[in-house]
Order: sequence, then structure tokens, then C-alpha cells
Amino acid sequence: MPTDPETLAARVRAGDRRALARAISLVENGAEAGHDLVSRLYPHTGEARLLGITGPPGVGKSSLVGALVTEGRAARPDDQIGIVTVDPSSPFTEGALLGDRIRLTEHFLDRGVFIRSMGTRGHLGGLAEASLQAALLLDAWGAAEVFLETVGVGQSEIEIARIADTIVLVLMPGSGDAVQALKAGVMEIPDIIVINKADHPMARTLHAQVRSILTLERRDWTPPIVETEAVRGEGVDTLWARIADHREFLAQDGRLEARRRANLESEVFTLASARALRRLQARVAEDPRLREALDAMHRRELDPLSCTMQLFEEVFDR
Ligand SMILES: Nc1nc2c(ncn2[C@@H]2O[C@H](COP(=O)(O)OP(=O)(O)OP(=O)(O)O)[C@@H](O)[C@H]2O)c(=O)[nH]1
Ligand SMILES: [Mg+2]
Repeated sequence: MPTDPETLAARVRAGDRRALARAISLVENGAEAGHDLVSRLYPHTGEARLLGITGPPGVGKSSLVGALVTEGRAARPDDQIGIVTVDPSSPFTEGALLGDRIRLTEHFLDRGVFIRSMGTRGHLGGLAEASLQAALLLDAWGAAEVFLETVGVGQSEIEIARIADTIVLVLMPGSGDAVQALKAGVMEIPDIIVINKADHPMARTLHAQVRSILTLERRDWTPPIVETEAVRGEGVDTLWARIADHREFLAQDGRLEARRRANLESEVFTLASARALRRLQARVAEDPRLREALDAMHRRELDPLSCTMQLFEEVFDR
């Protein structure tokens, strides 16, 4: 497989799966060649519909993605689907892959579906950066749909899903933390809420809880709550219909355009902040003068804000 960006970019655009796999590996490892590739392909992106699927561990996100893929492929056989599953808690890509293999097995042989799992290994630029790049590559490859699965209910996981046009939060009975986060306003209200494992006796209670939180929200889009049983494919057609509704909503009054602009700009600020933090940490680790500023703070000779400004000036203003 050639690695020169020009040939690789052409092959990705032509729909070559091996080239795509190679390209994603490059961005995953933070290689300059990966960046080069994405910058060549970026003008050819923007066609894919991006769907973020997020939620606490084990609620059934991957099972749901699998069921949605089945549904999507049946409804529009010509539409290719790209899937990126991101697990910030998994140090090994292989480990992340193993779990998803089990959930998404039936789609591994489908040439119209491309699945990639990412753990925290590698990713010099961070997981958010790698997943954005991977989503862009899938888009350039010709995926009509890109599904981005992220685990967790923290801000950083939502950050990863933020580039999506539509965000689906998956919960199951027992997702107390996520419900609390929604209630406390810590977690942004997603576009659609799924209560998976609806076969569980406590599903109705959860549904009522979530509904009561949503009634406090006033937006021009009221997030629908959908009950599903991902393993049996139950409710998945309804979920597809609600996703389609949201897309229709976005298609009006320039909302999609506005959302994508806001998403991308916020993504750029997030990525820039992450880079700034890494630069600061690296400089402090290698420059004894910067280390000394921190030590002076600990000796109470330099107040924290002065210390901050000193570090900032040394690292960014020179
Ligand atoms: N009873 C029941 N079990 C389900 C349902 N959906 C998924 N599961 C099971 O829940 C477990 C976790 O499913 P996954 O799809 O891997 O969940 P996930 O949210 O992707 O998990 P992580 O990616 O590890 O956070 C598996 O054992 C599934 O078989 C459902 O609707 N009902
Ligand atoms: Mg999963």
C-alpha cells in the first residue's frame, strides 16, 4: 500500500477500503502524513450525515449501532456507512476492537460498512482529534452516514460527539449518573434520548424521570425519548424515524449549516486548547526555569495567578 499522501488520498476518494484503513491508522498515530492526507481530502467532505451515539458504559450503544446499520443498509443499500467507536477508558485499540467485534460481527463482511475502533493508545493529538480526522476520512471515502460511538457521560466524551449533526444519548435502567448529569445541567441535552434495555422492569421509571427533566427545557426542538431493545432490534425503526425527523428539522432555516459551523469552531477551540495544554506540560517538564516558577508558588513566594501568567508568557508569548 503506497503511503505517499497524494496517491493515498486519491485511493480513499475512489472508495478503496485498504487505503481508508491505512489512512485512519496514520491519523490515529498522529503521523504528519495523516494530517497531510486529511488536508487534501477536506475539500471533498461535508456530504456525510454525522450521528453521535453516546452514553454510559454497557448501555447498549454498540448493539444499537449494529441494529441501526442493519436498518440503514436495508433502507438505502447504496449508502455506505462508516463507524468509529471511541473508548477513552480503553488503553488498547485491540481491546476496544474485541468488544465491538462481538457486537458488530454481522457487519464486518459488508463491503458497504467500514468499522474502526479507537482506544487511547497512540493518538499524539488526543482522542477527539483522532476521531474528528477519522470521521472526515470516512466522509471523503464516500460514507453517506458516519456513526460516532463514544462511551461515558463526562464533558470530554460529549466533546468527541460534538462534531455530530445529531446526538443520541443512550441510557438504560440504572444509568443514575447520566440522569443526574442531565438534571444538574452538567450534560448538554442531546437531540434524542434512547432508553435501551426496555425489557427491564425499571425502564418505565427511567422514562418518566427523563421526561420530567426534559419538560424543564425550552428549545425549538424537544428531544424525543425512544425505548429500544437493541439486541432484538425492537424500537430501532422508531429511532431511525426520530433521527430522520431531527434531520428534517435541521434542514430548515439554515439550522444544519449553523450547527456545523458552531460544531467545527468549538472543535477547533477544543483541539487548540488540548494542544496548548500539552505544550505547557512539555515545556514545564523540560525547562527548569518554568519548574522553578511552580516551586516558588509552593514556597508561597509567587501567587498562583502570577505563576500562571509567568508560564503563559514564557510558553506562548515568546
Ligand atoms: N437485556 C438487554 N440486553 C441488551 C440490550 N442491548 C444490549 N444489551 C446487552 O448489553 C451488553 C452491552 O452492550 P453493548 O452494545 O456492548 O453496550 P455499549 O454501550 O456499546 O458498551 P461499551 O461500548 O462497552 O460502553 C451486551 O451484553 C448486550 O448484549 C437490550 O435491549 N436488552
Ligand atoms: Mg460499545
